[in-house]
Amino acid sequence: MSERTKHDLAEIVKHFQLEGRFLDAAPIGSGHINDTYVSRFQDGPRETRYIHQRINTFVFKEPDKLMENIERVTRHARQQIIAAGGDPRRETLTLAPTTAGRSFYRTPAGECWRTYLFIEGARTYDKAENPQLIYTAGKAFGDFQRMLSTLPGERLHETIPFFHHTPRRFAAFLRAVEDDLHNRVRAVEAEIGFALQRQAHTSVVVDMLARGVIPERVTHNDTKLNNVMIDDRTGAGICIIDLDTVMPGSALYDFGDAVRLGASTAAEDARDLNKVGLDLGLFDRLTAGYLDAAASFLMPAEIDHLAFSAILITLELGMRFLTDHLNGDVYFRIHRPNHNLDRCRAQFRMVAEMERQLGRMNEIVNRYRGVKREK
Ligand code: ADP
Ligand code: GN1
Ligand code: MG
Repeated sequence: MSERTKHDLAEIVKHFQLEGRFLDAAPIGSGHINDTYVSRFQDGPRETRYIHQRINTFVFKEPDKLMENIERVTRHARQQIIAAGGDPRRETLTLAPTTAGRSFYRTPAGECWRTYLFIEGARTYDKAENPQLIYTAGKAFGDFQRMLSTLPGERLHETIPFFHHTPRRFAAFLRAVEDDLHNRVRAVEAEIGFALQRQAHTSVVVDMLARGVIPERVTHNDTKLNNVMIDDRTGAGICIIDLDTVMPGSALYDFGDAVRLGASTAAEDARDLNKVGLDLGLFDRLTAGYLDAAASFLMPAEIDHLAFSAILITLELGMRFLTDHLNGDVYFRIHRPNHNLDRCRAQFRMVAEMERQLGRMNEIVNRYRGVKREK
């Protein structure tokens, strides 16, 4: 079956409370985990669009809990947006309920689907197209963390336990090397050596969390540039999307992951490694945007480790891609042979580039850490 016809959306949409007549649906986005579609409905003279997502239940083992998190987070966001006079249908995700009044639909075969209102007049970007866009994205992620800091109620569910526990990611990588299920180890000795040399990095943030040097917060945990929707007209970062991994974590991983792609000179899977690097001008804009939103609530020890966190999360992701390559590409969707290996190599090159520029990155962080900001 081709990618476009993999799922029967005409059948799926019947199970949600949606206005109008279904016209068609097409895949959207470039994510590695879920399947995402945009549909069109004819509603009288109007055409309405929706987003439908199949939750990957190999990755997210407890979709009930995941959706409970998303309902809580979007409800809280909605209240804050309304209080600030904003438009909750554009500034946060809005779930469309199923015909049974639930947040997701489980097919007889066990697939889990959810539907969101489509945010019109905005789009996401896979690449850092200009410095202003990056400032905006940094600010949007910082604002999102601040919004989450007042989330009432119990601790959110951990939708993927130990998601950014880098030492456990390192241990999983060692297991994959040991198992060598697909006889791929010999061809990636250099990459394995690169990760082994950096084992000491892996525990820095989890140790600080464990010792209480930095606080656990509610964080997004997947702050790729293409998870912030930018308004076409104003250029503002209006809505943070892709909320599956919103859960307890460290602000550092969020900032670092935003840098990983937001300040990169190349795509995540670039094959020409000479093109891979950190653009310090973009790093400056991202840091300024993030700290404009977050300097008021971050602790000094967090700010001290912002630049390092970009290295750490990029190393973590490089190890995850390498682990999946060794395990036979069972986790991340791939589009070509050795795709996970290409992704790993690009991450590791980025790590090396950031290590070289760490001093400059820290200077930039220090430039913005103390600036007095309006609330
Ligand atoms: P993935 O986990 O696959 O990255 P996302 O939730 O990030 O899934 O969605 C993929 C893409 O679909 C986004 O980058 C964005 O372009 C688009 N998208 C997602 N949700 C919406 C929405 N509510 N309105 C408009 N576009 C959306
Ligand atoms: C996956 O597919 P997407 O964009 O939602 C992954 C992230 C990685 C990212 C790398 C649940 O996110 O952790 O950083 O790929 N999500 C999960 O591009 O593992
Ligand atoms: Mg996404």
